Amino acid sequence: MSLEVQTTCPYCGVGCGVIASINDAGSVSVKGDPAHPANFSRLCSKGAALADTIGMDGRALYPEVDGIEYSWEHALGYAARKLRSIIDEHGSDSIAFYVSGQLMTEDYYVANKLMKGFIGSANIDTNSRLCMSSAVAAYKRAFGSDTVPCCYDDLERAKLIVLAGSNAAWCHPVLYQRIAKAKKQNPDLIVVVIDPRQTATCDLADQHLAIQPGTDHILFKGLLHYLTQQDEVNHLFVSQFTEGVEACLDEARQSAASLDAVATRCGLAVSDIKRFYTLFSRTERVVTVFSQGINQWSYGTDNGNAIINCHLLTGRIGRPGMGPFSFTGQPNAMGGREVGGLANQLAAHMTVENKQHRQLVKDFWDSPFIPEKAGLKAVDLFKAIHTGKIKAVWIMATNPAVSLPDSSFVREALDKCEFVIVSDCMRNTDTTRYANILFPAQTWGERDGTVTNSERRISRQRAFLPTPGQARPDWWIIAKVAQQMGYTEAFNYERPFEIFKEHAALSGYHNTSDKEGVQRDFDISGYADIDEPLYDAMRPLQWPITKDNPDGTTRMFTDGRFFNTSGKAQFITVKSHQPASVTSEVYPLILNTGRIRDQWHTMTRTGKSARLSGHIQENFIALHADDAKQYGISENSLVTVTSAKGQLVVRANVCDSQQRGNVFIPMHWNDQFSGNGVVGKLLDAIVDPVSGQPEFKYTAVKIEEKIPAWYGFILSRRKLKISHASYWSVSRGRGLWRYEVAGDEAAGDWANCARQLLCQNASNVEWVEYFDSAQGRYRGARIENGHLESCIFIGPDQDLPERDWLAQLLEKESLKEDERISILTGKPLAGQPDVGRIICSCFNVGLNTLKDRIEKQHLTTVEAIGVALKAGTNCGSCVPELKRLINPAK
Ligand SMILES: Nc1nc2c(c(=O)[nH]1)N[C@H]1C(S)=C(S)[C@@H](COP(=O)(O)OP(=O)(O)OC[C@H]3O[C@@H](n4cnc5c(=O)[nH]c(N)nc54)[C@H](O)[C@@H]3O)O[C@H]1N2
Ligand SMILES: Nc1nc2c(c(=O)[nH]1)N[C@H]1C(S)=C(S)[C@@H](COP(=O)(O)OP(=O)(O)OC[C@H]3O[C@@H](n4cnc5c(=O)[nH]c(N)nc54)[C@H](O)[C@@H]3O)O[C@H]1N2
Ligand code: SF4
Ligand SMILES: [Mo]
Repeated sequence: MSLEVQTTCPYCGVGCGVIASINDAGSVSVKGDPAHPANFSRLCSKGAALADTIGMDGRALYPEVDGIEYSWEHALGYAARKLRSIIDEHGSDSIAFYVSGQLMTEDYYVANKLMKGFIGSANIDTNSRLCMSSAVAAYKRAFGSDTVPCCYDDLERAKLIVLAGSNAAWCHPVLYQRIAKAKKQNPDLIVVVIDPRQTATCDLADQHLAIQPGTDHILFKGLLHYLTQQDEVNHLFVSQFTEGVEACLDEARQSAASLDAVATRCGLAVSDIKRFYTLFSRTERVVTVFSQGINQWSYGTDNGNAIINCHLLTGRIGRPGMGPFSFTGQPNAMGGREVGGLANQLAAHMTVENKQHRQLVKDFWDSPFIPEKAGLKAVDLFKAIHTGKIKAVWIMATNPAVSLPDSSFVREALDKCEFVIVSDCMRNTDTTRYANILFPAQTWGERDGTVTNSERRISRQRAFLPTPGQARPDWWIIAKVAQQMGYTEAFNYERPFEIFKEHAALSGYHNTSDKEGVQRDFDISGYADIDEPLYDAMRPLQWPITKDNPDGTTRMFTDGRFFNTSGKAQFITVKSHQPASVTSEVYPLILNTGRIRDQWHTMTRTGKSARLSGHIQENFIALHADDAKQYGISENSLVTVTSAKGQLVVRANVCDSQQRGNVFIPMHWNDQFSGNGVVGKLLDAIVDPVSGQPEFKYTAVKIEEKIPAWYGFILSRRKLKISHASYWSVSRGRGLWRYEVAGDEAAGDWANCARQLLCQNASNVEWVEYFDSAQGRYRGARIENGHLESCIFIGPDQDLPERDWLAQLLEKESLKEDERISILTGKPLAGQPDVGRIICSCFNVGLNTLKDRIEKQHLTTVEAIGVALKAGTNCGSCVPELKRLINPAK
């Protein structure tokens, strides 16, 4: 017997439906929900590995005050008293909440209500500021509302899909797969990828525009001008439904009329630009997808509007198969926008600056206050913590010590802050380290609530696991603190559906176009009377969802009416910009940051999965072979990367996907998984003046090979605390931890150091070792009850044994004599091949195995690889990499 629950994946904004099964023994498995309209049963590698990440290791299990276990009653009481006393002494703007697109709508709603309605400050901002805020601001400027016009179905109906600054193959893999399938069924569907890097997404591209970073707005201004010249203007649409076209076209004419000039600025060939412009102008059904390569700039909002302008000029919006489509990042980035999670928004898509909106929300909540001015946006909020203006901050479901730019400054701010509360499901993150109070939160599988995906679809996350320790839902923690602060009635929630119901009612409150009303796009008043059984049975629908329209809304702006006062969409005149950071002789390279396929953000959950950690085990810098040569970097060496802000050390990955002069480091590694790998410390906190979104994609850096005195690695069943190493990085393997280490100090007493590290003070340890003092090579192994517990290999260079066959030995329950000997000789026994880096995480198929089979069996298609090795036949996330193995030129 097993229990099956329909829920939603907690990772990206695709919002896939998941069926979680839990059997009598308590073991959990997941599969894609065939009935969910986002994924129709597909899951990517992260979704497919969800069962691996729900384990208890590392969880925060009880409330703590200054590191000491407290009861809920005392911890909540202490938090409430301390917040109250800071407010009494310094005013309501002296406290702040920093929340997250990974909270559920119910949590988010309660946090926003407490801060804006009852504490009376707008100092609540969210990590969506780092993610979606430029897209939000661009939509609001153009449409008068934060409305994503499109739906996933449009991807299948389009004839041209432009993916601008989106690595969907790794970041929205199920949408990528939907596009791939659409392309297969309809060979006329053209895909253009605009990205300075050659990403896995380019695998699908008919055209890849390897643009100069930060120049997309120029490319799209040039397109706007081109469309005018070709008379591809939808005159009827422009005259009836838009405003501001002349000024916008004037500017484009002045700054982007010449194809040559655009080509030079964007670093592209004129012929390539012409091809793209021709495709766009000739194809009616165009969807332009945009993501962080567009948003994360000090002019990300203008980037977004440059794209939207082209869709307005051609009237390609509000109809099937077309529109400007921002893919949201987090599972509930969209839900956060609905409840006013951003410091300049109010609940239900209303704005702080609008008097009528303020009154409406105040009346509905019957609250003592509504702030009259917007609160501080994420980066400014942490600056105000640093100066001491903000004295208390409550951080929920985000890890700002890693994810904000200028992370050393952020850590300093948290260190200085008088009172830091952190609500997290994990005990040890780079941020919980600064918590005066740590609240243990429930997480995926335990919590109940709703999330909204990139196409405005609201889905349920449902609990199917028991809650460990004393963890509680985030909404419960916030409501309890609110009640202890004296707001008993307004936060008297017992169940999440009550919060959702209130949120739904607010969305419909005076939401009319008559004199008393203020018409808003966001309306889910169809749920205003929802009860618990209905909430439990909720189907995934797209808002608006009203009583007249109970099945939701596929597409927005179908009638050409927008939410600006005039009812018309606005063309936004976009000036020409340069990135804030400038390359120089000292810092000659451009650093781009972003994501890898199998890790989620700061790795607190995906880092627990051996399956997901197998794909890329160590932090790296990707760079072009010519740059590697110029700066003296050899493949796989350690590299010191320095910017004006800081320094880190990562592994070199010399590859053909980077342009010259451009390097890439992922955003994921933190202090739990590396000694010195947080990329945020290299970045300056420069933001877009409109949206407040930081410039994550462009920082001037220099690189240098780091030559340590020794290199080494450790495999261990137990987690270790590394000392004596100037470089370390750890990743999860099956039943073990893998450490890569290096040190600057010449080797001392290896035997003693190694034994101490691996055995601590354990008695009854069998320790075997080999030491070649002339060559500085050392090998040691701890054997316990006949099995290999841990082993360490040190040498003066990178000529160390392969790791994978040793990892296989660690999995064995007992070692044979020849296996023991092989550890000390550092050579695998015959017949124990090294599978190499894991490419297919579902079936654990490594690079060496793949290369070997491809060569020996002459495999020429992904399907053939699937038949031979099963690789690529489950979630499909590795298919782009498999294709590149078969055809390296692509
Ligand atoms: N595996 C995985 N998936 C995720 C996440 C994760 O952590 N891991 N996070 C989720 C979240 S919150 C988000 S926001 C999304 C982000 O999803 P994406 O935006 O697709 O991801 P990124 O890797 O940040 O950046 C996308 C691409 O922008 C490119 N880029 C950089 N500069 C420029 C430029 O000037 N112009 C253009 N056109 N492109 C440029 C980068 O090279 C990169 O390939 O992913 C979501 N999905
Ligand atoms: N250099 C660089 N930096 C970036 C980016 C980039 O492209 N480059 N991208 C930015 C973007 S788009 C984003 S979205 C951010 C993301 O950055 P973060 O939000 O900081 O990253 P996460 O690791 O997702 O943090 C979520 C935290 O919430 C915890 N958590 C999980 N579930 C729950 C729950 O149910 N309740 C509570 N209370 N806690 C929970 C997790 O353990 C984790 O500590 O990073 C940004 N930073
Ligand atoms: S694409 Fe992957 S990470 Fe995103 S929601 Fe679907 S299964 Fe989860
Ligand atoms: Mo994001």
